[in-house]
Amino acid sequence: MTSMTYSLYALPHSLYSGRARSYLIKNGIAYREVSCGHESFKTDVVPKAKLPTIPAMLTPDGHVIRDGAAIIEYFEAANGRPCQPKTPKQQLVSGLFDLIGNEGLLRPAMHYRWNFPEQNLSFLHYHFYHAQQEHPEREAKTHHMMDKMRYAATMFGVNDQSQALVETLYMEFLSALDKHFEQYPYLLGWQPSIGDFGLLGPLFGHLGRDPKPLQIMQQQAVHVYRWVERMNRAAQDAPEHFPSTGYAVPEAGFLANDEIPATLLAALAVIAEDLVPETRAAAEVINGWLAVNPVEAGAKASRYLGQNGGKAEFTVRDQTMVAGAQPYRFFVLQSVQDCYARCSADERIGIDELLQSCGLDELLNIKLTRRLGQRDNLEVWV
Ligand SMILES: N[C@@H](CCC(=O)N[C@@H](CS)C(=O)NCC(=O)O)C(=O)O
Repeated sequence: MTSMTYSLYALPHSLYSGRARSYLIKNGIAYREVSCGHESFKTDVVPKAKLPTIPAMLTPDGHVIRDGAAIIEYFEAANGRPCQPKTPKQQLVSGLFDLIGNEGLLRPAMHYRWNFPEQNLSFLHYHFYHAQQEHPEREAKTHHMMDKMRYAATMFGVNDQSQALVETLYMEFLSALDKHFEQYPYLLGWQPSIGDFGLLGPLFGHLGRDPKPLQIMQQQAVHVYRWVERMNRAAQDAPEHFPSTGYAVPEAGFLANDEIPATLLAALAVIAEDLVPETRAAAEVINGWLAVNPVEAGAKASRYLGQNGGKAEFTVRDQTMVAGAQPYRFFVLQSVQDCYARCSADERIGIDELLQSCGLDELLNIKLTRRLGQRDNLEVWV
């Protein structure tokens, strides 16, 4: 199937699709959305994408870009990086929110999707069923896919013991973020950054759309809900942030003077509570695996490390959690660390102070013994 515009292979309820879709909308990039249940996903996309994940983009000249980060990077590189803040603290904080969206909110995203069947099940069934073509096994396959994703929730550390803590942490984060979006329409002021798109993944696809968490967001965090709406609209859509007199629309742009609002630091401080110990534990697991499984440069970095490896154990508020250690977390974190490495000594002092104030400073030093890259649509060990 060829098209004059970009084709985004995605699904409405897919966490990672929401990130790429919002980027295209906010940057005025014409595209059409195609279900990954469409025959062309198998014939035109997957052979070049290498893995059957969404989002995947088919360009008008027939190239396929798999992975939300790679899709965004394709347009950022071509257009002078419109969504990358230019100043050091803001660039780093934008990268941190990208990490939080891609990895740091998977537990609440999966918990609030799969552990409230009374509220969510028929909604989810509709979406999983309609992600496929008509075929005799359609219903059975729908159940198989849903069971697989329900199981994935446990892989990320959601179980009977951890559910209460997952909820507490999410509600604290939501409340802190709500105070931020009461003040500003986006994370860093008046335009969305890379971090906004990353964060939107879980906060739209699951937490701002499935019936149970949507109700929580609408009732308890209306400003976050409005940001989710705004992120899916081409226009600025921030009437509540207009000045109280006159009709002037605020200038688009990031906040002046590399400002990071205190409201954002409060939200980061909540996230730090599980992001840091989980990242530390995951790095230990993956580095241990790398020590006994030498990988050649260019070898594919699998999503999980295999049957025996890959479980990170860490403590949050005196409670032990266990979650799969995924190399992708470090692919995203690496960009944050690279941003820090590019800064001058003075700039680093400012960033150190900022990250210490919200308990995230250790993230700059947690590294894998091997770097990760993306080559030919796969994450690889460099
Ligand atoms: N790192 C990828 C992750 C994509 C991903 O895991 N997408 C999910 C849907 S939200 C998927 O395709 N899952 C199916 C699978 O893993 O086979 C990205 O950011 O695009």
